[in-house]
Amino acid sequence: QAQPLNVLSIQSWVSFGHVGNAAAVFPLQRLGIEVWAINTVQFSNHTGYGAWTGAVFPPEQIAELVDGIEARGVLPGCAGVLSGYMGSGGTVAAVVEAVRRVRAVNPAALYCCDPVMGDVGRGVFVRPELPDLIAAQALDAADILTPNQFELELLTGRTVHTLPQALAAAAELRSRLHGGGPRIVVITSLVREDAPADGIETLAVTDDGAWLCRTPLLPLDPPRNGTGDVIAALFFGHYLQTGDVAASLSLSMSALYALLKQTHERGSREIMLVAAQEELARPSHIFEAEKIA
Ligand code: PXL
Repeated sequence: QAQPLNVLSIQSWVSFGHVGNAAAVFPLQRLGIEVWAINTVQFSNHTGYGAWTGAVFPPEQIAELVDGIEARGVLPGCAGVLSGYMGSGGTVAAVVEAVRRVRAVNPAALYCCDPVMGDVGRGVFVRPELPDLIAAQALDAADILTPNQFELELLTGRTVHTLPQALAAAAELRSRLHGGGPRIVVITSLVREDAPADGIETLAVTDDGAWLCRTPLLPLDPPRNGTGDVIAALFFGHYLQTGDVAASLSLSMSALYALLKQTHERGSREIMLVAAQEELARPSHIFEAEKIA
């Protein structure tokens, strides 16, 4: 029996509901992955409600927790680092330093950066200093980047309404990833003019080409927070386990569709991660990823 993979996940924590680590840890665990979670903030609930309580943790705590993990002697067993919602500007450098420390003891470790900045309709929802710091510091260290369409446009300064525009923007971002690993860009929640309006897509671009996975568009209003966090966690988990981009994309998006379908049917404001847990690991309907380039 092989040892489970270990992933260091540095994201927000919420007491109620599911975003950040509260959206990423459980799906990774359902894939059989051990998660070492470091929380960048601890809030009562996600910021989409407009009000919350709790605190942003000082960025120094990230290094302190990595110190403690390292002292257990387990750090070389870390297969990857996943980052998401950062609390403050200082968090970015602290995450990059954590990645550097993991790579120092395991050069094969991959860094998946979910550049959490905002979303279509909501605009930027993180502290205003974060987008430039993520663009300047985190991208450079990353192997895998998982922007949504809004973050893709913000990071590249391009408007993206068509597939050729999405591919060009992804190519630009890929040239900015210098983690030393696979240079994968996964664009989530892609809605474009040159595709039927009844679907939503995720596009994965690598050295070996591009894959598109299309799922039916569910009328979720407002869009559910934490969706991108689940996609990044599932994609990264599957990719660490298989190294297969097409399979990772297909399995992640199939699980996500099932999760959002249950969320929609039950009318829940929060993604129904626990109720949909079987679907996270073994989605009942598979949406294939199509090779497009
Ligand atoms: O899903 C991104 C996210 C993560 N963490 C926190 C959030 C949000 C989006 O609203 O509020 C705390």
